Amino acid sequence: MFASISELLPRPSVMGVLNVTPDSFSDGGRHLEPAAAFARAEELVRQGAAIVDVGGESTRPGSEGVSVDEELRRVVPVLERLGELRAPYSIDTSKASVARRALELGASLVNDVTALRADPDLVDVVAERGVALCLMHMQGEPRTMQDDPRYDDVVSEVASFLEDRLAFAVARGIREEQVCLDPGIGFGKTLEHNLLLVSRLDEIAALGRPVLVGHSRKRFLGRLLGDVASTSGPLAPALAITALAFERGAAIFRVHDVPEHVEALAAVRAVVDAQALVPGR
Ligand code: HH2
Repeated sequence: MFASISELLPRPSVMGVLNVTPDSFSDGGRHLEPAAAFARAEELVRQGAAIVDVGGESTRPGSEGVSVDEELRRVVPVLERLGELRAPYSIDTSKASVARRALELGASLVNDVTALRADPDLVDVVAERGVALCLMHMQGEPRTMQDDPRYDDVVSEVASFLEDRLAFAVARGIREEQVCLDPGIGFGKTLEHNLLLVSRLDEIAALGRPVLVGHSRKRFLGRLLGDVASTSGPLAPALAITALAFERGAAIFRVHDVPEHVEALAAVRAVVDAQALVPGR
């Protein structure tokens, strides 16, 4: 029996992204063939990913979504190969039928960017199988979410949304220990909203569940540099955010550039752990 998500993914853990889509904003089209997808999954694990997150539907701003049949057609051949992977994998889906098939094939976690709001059957699938679950905050839907996102206080609204969705999941038979929470960086959020969520991430961590963050390669990162010319694309700002998010309590980092994040987290941990070496603290 699956005990807790912290056992599956101790803090900090890196989740490597594997998009099996033609149109994802950073790796779309590269892993449509099962052999290419499997090779990439193996590479992510070799680089230090604790889990590989497989998605068959892009949720980038403006995207329309795909049918159940199309999503199954994309992910099933890849998932059939992932049984050979020497690490757990998750399924990034909002659809109960896709999650059910992925769990039959061996997935360990359901990553739902709609926090169980899109498909009323998904909650029962997760409860019956007792697997790990990620509940993410999103304002609106991918097609229109970046049109004009508004909040009075983004951090407290996201925290109270996640608290409500956790309570809903638990009321429907999911154990709290199965669940991690995600503020949904870039999902119906302006640059300022994303930055406030990172800087006050401790308020999300205070909900008592592991926090997952997914800022990797998102558009807002390029806007953080001001007048500074970019040489690493969005990687350097992403690593800086990873460090700050870890310090504020984040546990799981959903990223595309796995080795760089593994190394950055090792360095951040060394600094944070040094505090424990001081006598009397
Ligand atoms: N972001 C994306 C997809 N799934 N899941 C969680 N829990 N948190 C996230 O921040 C998150 C997510 C979007 O990134 P990506 O998979 O690279 O792109 P696309 O949606 O275009 O496939």
